[in-house]
Parts: sequence; C-alpha cells; structure tokens
Amino acid sequence: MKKLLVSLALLTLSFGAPGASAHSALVSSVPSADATVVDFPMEVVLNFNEELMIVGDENPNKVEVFDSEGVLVSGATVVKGASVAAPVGITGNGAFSVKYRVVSNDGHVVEGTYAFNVESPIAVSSPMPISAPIEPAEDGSNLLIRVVILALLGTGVFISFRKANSLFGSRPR
Ligand SMILES: [Cu+2]
Repeated sequence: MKKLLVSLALLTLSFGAPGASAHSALVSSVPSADATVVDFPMEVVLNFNEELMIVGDENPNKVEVFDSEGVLVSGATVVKGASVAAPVGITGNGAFSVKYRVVSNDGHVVEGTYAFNVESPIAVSSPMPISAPIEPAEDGSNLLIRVVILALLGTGVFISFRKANSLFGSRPR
C-alpha cells in the first residue's frame, strides 16, 4: 500500500511538474541550422538551454555529422555544461547533416537533426571524410619517413648526450 502511494505521488509529481523543468532544448549551434558557411568548420557546437546529463564517466550525449553521401565526418562528442561539440573533418563543399541525441538533467532524451551547407572557395575536388587518415593511405609512407627521421634525431641526441656525458664524466672531481 505504501509502495502504491509512493508511485502515485511520483506519478502526480511527474505530471504536475511545472513548465520550468521542461527538458533541454537546442538554443543555437555553430554552424547554425540551414546556414551556408564559406570556411570549413573544425567542429560543430550545439548549445542547449540547460546542462546536459553526464553519469560518472559515461557520456550519453552524442552528436554526429554526415556528408551528403551519409559518410560520418565527425569525431567523439565532448560535453561542456549545456554545450556539446564534436570535431569534424570537412574538406569538401556540400550539404551536411547534424544528428544529435542528448540527455537532459531530468533524464529526458532530446533528439533532433538539422543541416548546414559548406561552400568554400578552396574546396578540394572530392570530399575527404575524417575516416580517411585511419585507412592505410598514401600518407602512410610519409608518416613512416617522419617517424624514422624522428627516431634518428632521437638517437643523435642520445649519442651526443652520451658523448658529452663521457667527456664531462672523465673530468677530475
Ligand atoms: Cu524533460
């Protein structure tokens, strides 16, 4: 009986909640909805009207950006108070869609989608999604060379450090 009363009370509470505790709503974004931008955005930021929920290390909030062919061009979502952001890798012009699913502090899920356009004068001919560098691209050999050079530099520094050490180390104390 007590349980029933408690659940009745909770039911009344959730239905009788005033409008002020309504769940999060998207207030603004960068780029904004339906905007046409001339610079490639480095990230997409969505601002809500209240802080979003984070449970411990769990981030239930997600923002994803897709190009016109449905290829994901965004990275991991970061939450900062009432804002969520995701880095994007866009190097081509076109229409992009933003899909978000966030959790209000009251536990309500808020989902939505909007679009923006990129019309940059310095766009490369074919759009390159952010996933491109992960694949074994032609960049790979460049990276290897860079790693080798860094390793050689590191070794050189180590050798000269040892030389210096042996020089100074043989000094009489
Ligand atoms: Cu709510």
